[in-house]
Amino acid sequence: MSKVAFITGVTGQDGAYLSEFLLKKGYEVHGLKRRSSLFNTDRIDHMYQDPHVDHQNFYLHYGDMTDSTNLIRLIKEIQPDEIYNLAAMSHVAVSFEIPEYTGNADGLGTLRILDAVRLLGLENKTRIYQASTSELYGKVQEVPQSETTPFYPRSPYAVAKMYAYWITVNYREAYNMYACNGILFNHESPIRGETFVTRKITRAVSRIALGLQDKFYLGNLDAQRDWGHAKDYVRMMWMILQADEAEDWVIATGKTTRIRDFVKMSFAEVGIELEFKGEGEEEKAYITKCNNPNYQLEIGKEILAVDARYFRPTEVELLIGDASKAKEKLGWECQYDLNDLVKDMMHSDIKLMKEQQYLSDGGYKTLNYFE
Ligand code: NDP
Ligand code: GDR
Repeated sequence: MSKVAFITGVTGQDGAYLSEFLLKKGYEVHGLKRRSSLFNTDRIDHMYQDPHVDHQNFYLHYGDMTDSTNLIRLIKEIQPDEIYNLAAMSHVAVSFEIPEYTGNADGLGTLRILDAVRLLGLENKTRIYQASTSELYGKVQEVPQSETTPFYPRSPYAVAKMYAYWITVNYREAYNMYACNGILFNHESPIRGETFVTRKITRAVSRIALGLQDKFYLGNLDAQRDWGHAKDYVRMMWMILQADEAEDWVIATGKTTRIRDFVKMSFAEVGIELEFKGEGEEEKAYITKCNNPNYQLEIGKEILAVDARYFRPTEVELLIGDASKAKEKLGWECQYDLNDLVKDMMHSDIKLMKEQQYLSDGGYKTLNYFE
């Protein structure tokens, strides 16, 4: 009998990679997706199975983290061996705009999952993975950050995730449930959401290289992040639920990089060199060299400026994780380093932008839907 997994947030970056991973392992995978006025299953369409044919092992169910009755009914029907709770309003800056909703979906949503399992008497059957985050560390208390570093959340998102972290620990201790927090540091990929900084950068660099865009704007260029590849990190989510004991785990690469350096690395990947001038809100970046004959770029051209609208009311300046525990007890290793990640993302975005350019040149694509 194959194991059954239920993934909330299946349409997101991690949900898509985790579904692929579990299907390859022979799992029957059930995903929670939200109703939306447009198709929102781009990342998982390649796994879609026609419900009219036999031997289906990938199922999608409508639902929402704010709807207890829906979650209870689905968990009752699915009877999962493993739940991966990945659904969340996951954008830190946006959480300042919609704090109450973020608390409801990210904080109380986790409680709804844990309590559904308890209410249905599945405590001894169902293992639960909670998508915790390095944002819990917030204001720097200690570096590198490990499972014992104190939390100091700096956004409504991080505060909601802190509730989710502790309610997971509490249900484990109070009801002897197998429930774990994976405290994952930032992880990116070619299917990273377009408004997170790495993907915003690789998309803009690709468009600038191809002559589709002149410049782009970012916020805090000094923040430092410990970036890994999402493919490595979803493997760890699964490993966490296969451990003998339910525990909490930091997953990170142990290296940190400034946003500014990620910009340089992305341009370097397509043979373009940059120089940054100015400070704070006045900082700008200019092209100093183009080593790639495919791209005709003007030397000295300004391609990046800082826009204060992307600053956050409270910022997390430095994240660098210590994943020693996961390395020693679970055998955690990353297959991708930051260079591989940048290469993977740039390769994919250049291809995507070339497709857009081709369609637009052929008159098949316009950016204005009302034309
Ligand atoms: P994404 O933003 O790519 O995906 C979030 C998913 O949650 C989407 O499927 C989204 O649906 C769904 N979702 C949002 N709100 C609700 C809701 N109210 N009800 C049901 N579904 C909802 O995030 P990632 O894949 O990057 O991250 C996965 C999880 O891991 C998140 O919880 C995130 O906070 C956490 N995390 C992520 C890290 C990272 O670096 N990526 C690091 C540490 C933690 P839709 O597609 O419809 O928007
Ligand atoms: P983060 O990721 O907040 O770490 O949360 P994000 O990529 O949004 O920001 C990283 C850093 O870059 C700075 N920054 C900008 N960020 C965005 N989005 N857009 C900009 O234009 C920009 N300019 C500079 C930010 O200020 C920040 O310092 C991600 C999410 O996936 C969370 O869900 C997850 O929990 C954490 O990673 C770990």
